[in-house]
Amino acid sequence: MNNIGALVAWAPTFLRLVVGIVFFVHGAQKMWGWYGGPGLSGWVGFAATMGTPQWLAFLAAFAEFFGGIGLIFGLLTRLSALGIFCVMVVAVLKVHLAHGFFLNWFMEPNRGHGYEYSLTLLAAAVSIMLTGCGRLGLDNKMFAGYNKFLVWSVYPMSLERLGAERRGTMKAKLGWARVFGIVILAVLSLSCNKKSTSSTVGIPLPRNTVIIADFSFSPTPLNISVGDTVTWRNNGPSGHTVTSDTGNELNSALLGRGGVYTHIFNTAGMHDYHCAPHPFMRGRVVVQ
Ligand SMILES: [Cu+2]
Repeated sequence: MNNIGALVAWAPTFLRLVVGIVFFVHGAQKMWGWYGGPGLSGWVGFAATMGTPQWLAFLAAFAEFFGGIGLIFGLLTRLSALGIFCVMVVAVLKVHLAHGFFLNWFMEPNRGHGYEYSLTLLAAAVSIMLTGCGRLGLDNKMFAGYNKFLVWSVYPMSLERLGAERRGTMKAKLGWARVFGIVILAVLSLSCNKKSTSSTVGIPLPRNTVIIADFSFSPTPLNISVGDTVTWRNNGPSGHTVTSDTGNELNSALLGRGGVYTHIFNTAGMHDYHCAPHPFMRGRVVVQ
């Protein structure tokens, strides 16, 4: 390998280390509830509110957690990146596309994050699928032959082979044309998206209303007096409930977008509640 080739072989190493850490952390949130995450049951419940079947939600958590580990160690690198690629395609299309391009940088209420970050991770996954692990990867020692077998449909090009194919065989050119074609198609289809739709301007809200949006209750705690009525209104696209932590004073059905639940509090004290599909969503009503 010449000097430039030796240098280039380090490029995927940095990319996969950082991307691997990102996915390891989020996978661990979903699988084990680490780092303040929902855990597997919370995650599966959350995914179900978006119409994702249980096995697919489990597979996604698995792909993030083990894919992250795979990228960090450079172990089964392309397979790990492929799993992450699939997860991010779904994340862009099913979660973030509806919210436009930009992240919700200014924390506007009732607005989710656009797809710019997910798309960046998607590009990183594609890049790693193309290059393999680069330097300091276990694949170099343990799976020297596996790169030849694990062929992703776009193009099985690795850095080691780049030198050979640079001679300009027609096959290589067609391969790259396919890669660029898919990228351009993806960009085009993503740029045709709609703006975020949710808007509550002009809808008068009753006194003591708790808004459910972006997987949180707001305001919480809510301070009221005995005999007051509290209204919960779901402004987000996902289904949520209002469910007492203990007892069943608060026991709403699954509220879809625009869904409303009301309750009259006749006893003083603290009333803690959560969302049944997303137990990490917590709220409190303080009755005086
Ligand atoms: Cu919820």
